[in-house]
Amino acid sequence: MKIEQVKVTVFTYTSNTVHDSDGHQHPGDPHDSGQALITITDDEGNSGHAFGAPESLRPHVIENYVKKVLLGEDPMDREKLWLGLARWQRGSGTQLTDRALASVELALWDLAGNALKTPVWKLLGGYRDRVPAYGSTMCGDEMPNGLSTPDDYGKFAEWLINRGYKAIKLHTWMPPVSWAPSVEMDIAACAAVREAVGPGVPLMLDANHWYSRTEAYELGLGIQKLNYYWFEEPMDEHSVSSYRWLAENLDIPILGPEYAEGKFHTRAEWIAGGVCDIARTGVMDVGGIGPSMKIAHLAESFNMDAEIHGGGSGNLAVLGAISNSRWYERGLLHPFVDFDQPPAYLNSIVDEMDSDGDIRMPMTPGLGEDINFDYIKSATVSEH
Ligand code: XYH
Ligand code: MG
Repeated sequence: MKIEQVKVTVFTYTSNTVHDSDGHQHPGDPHDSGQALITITDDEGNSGHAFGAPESLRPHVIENYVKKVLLGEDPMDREKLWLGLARWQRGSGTQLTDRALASVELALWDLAGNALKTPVWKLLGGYRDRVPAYGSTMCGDEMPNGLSTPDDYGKFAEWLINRGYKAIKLHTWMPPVSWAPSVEMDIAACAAVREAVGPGVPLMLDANHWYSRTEAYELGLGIQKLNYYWFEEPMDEHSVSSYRWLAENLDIPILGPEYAEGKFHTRAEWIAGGVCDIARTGVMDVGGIGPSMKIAHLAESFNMDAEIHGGGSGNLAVLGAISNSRWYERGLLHPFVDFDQPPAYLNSIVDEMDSDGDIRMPMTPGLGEDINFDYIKSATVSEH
């Protein structure tokens, strides 16, 4: 087997979510948005696909780094190809991002699964064929009846439980919301949700990412009194000593890092260094499925859970193959957004939730994405 083609198709679709000036997602008016599909094809006719951001998979990155490493190589040599690409991250002056690396690596996994007629989660070493989901809310906003008050969060939490979710994570208010961040309002929202769902539902808080140590400590004390299950990203994750201090001073488990650079090297320091109580990885944060498996296995060696950041087929495959993660992060959710509605480029979403609140692993070969290729062809704006 030899890789013959690496192709990126950029296309448009209608999105009903927008990102605010700090990059947080919120409901928005329907508008054209761009998406990219990378396709890797070998000389035996096998191919693999993965989605990514058009800017991270732009021609400069594909031509100068990805094709140089992949073309002519065996697509099954994922570790060799991943390391070759990861080394280019330094050589490219960070032009080749972790997210671009992840999209390429996911497409290689999809190709392998398609060639072997096996779901990727089984190739990784199947552990379970379903995983419970938690509802992960969007960040707070100032939309009436949206997520603008503690009472809004309480009402939405009731809806999420009735929808079938077995746990809920709040993202609370962050700038550019005019009065955010606010420890007091974060605690009020968490209290309203606890009141709404009762004492037995696991609840988590993912707060403003730039609190000080004392603010994070005050907020952590507030939610541990409400018996919250984990406390996520309340401070800048580049300050390892701040997280070690917080984990030492609070009872509630501290989870992270989510976005800190450095892949499994950074997460090894957090896991081995007592910086977190629950580790975190996500395929788009650490360069793909392979690095995520390394992080999960290292955490397992320390009897630590590794909770997976974000949804999607790559994260779902990892969850199907590890024993030390309890939840699929389904979201981001909002009262004004129908998460179950697939975007035009998918015939169906990979993370449909059943009546038990579980996400079932795909039983089809590869990553299991149900791609609408006819739509993508009709909406293509460029290929490279
Ligand atoms: O909107 O800042 C945010 C959140 O951080 C979100 O982007 C992310 O999906 C997350 O934190 N999930 O846990
Ligand atoms: Mg988070």
